[in-house]
Amino acid sequence: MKTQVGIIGGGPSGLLLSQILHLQGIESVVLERQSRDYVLGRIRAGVLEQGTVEMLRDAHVGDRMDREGLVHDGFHMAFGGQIKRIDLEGLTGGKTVMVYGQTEVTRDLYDARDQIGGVVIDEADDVTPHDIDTDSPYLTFHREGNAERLGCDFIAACDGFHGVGRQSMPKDVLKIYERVYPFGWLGVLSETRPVDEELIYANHERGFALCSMRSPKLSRYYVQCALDEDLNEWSDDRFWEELKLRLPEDAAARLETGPSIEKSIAPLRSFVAEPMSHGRMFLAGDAAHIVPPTGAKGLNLAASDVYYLSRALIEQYKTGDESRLRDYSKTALSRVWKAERFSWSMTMLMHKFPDQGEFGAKMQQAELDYLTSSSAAMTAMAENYVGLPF
Ligand code: RFL
Ligand code: PHB
Repeated sequence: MKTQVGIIGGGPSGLLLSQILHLQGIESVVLERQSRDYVLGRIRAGVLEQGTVEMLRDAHVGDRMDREGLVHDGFHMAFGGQIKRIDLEGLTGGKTVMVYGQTEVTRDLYDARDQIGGVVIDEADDVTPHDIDTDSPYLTFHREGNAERLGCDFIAACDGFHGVGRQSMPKDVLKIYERVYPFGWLGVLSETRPVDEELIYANHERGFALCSMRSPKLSRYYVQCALDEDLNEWSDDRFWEELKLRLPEDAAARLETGPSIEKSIAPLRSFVAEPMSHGRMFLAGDAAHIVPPTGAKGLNLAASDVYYLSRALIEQYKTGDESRLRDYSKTALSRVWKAERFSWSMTMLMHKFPDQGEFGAKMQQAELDYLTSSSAAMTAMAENYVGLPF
């Protein structure tokens, strides 16, 4: 098989890249290790920045999002018995975010790829990039036990944190920056009415909590938990009790509880691999970087990588000018590090750290008090939350 761009990974990064390239007449093949049901069963991010929303519309995958997604023009921060609102729209001159699940984004992208004849090969095993620093790289893989080869001009590694793309870059060109946090998030999805119309991020002495949603009938809640927490010890009742303890009283009182339809634990990590390209292979999304979910940036950062990479590839194919491709890593990393900084600072501000002590807790309270009473500080928070420009 031959194509122009060989894409490893059929998550949001890989699918969006192939869709954008297709609309510009550039061919690609997506190789995904998992089955489609598995990919569509993953519950992950929920908040889309305005720039991501516009990219999805431009890629002709925005219709259902515009019908079913919830536009949010603010969110709440709860701490020390108070609850304060961050007016995203007012502080950013009209910008908002869209609450629409990553699961739905992925489904819309698969539907769009299928509709216009995009090639996505599911259950592709042992995908391996070869000759990435030559002019004719290729990918090998197994499909139903048969060995296959895909020749291409460029490889996009959109294969997530555990993917093969980053791992096949020479060790001596890669520099890894990493912080692992001493806690995780226990998340629950339930068919209950969200406790509030807007998201609530809570800093509490028992640990962080977040009230989010997927629709007016589907809630997504998280509580900070230990890294070695056993999911089996978290009955639904225990989860709801713990969440209530961490929320402001009136929110706890109106919290609608019910059976969970998904429950999982995610570790929190900050991670960046530099550079994001080598020869003719380019990393995008979680393949190159991870943020802790506190700032809701993971999926949005994947989208901005795809923005830069798709433009660079389009320019290369339309004009032969390779300068944007050469600069891709530098351009993407500049935005990546700013989102890393925001996600790290929100994580530090909102969670209970094992070694923070009483002084650390006081510092968090003072910072939250300042943040929610200074229009300068709130503006900086809002500007980052709706997403920095790309
Ligand atoms: P993905 O979504 O991980 O997709 C990568 C795809 O590549 C496939 N793959 C391979 N395919 C072929 N060959 C191989 N060797 C392969 N190795 C892997 C995988 O099966 C997969 O389909 O990366 P992508 O596209 O870059 O998208 C990034 C986002 O998924 C990610 O940033 C966010 O979901 C992060 N994240 C969250 N972000 C938020 O903004 N808010 C959240 O609440 C939030 N929750 C989460 C998350 C990530 C989680 N992970 C990674 C476990 C919760 C979890 C549990
Ligand atoms: C979610 O709805 O899953 C979600 C929302 C906001 C975050 C993280 C996760 O910061």
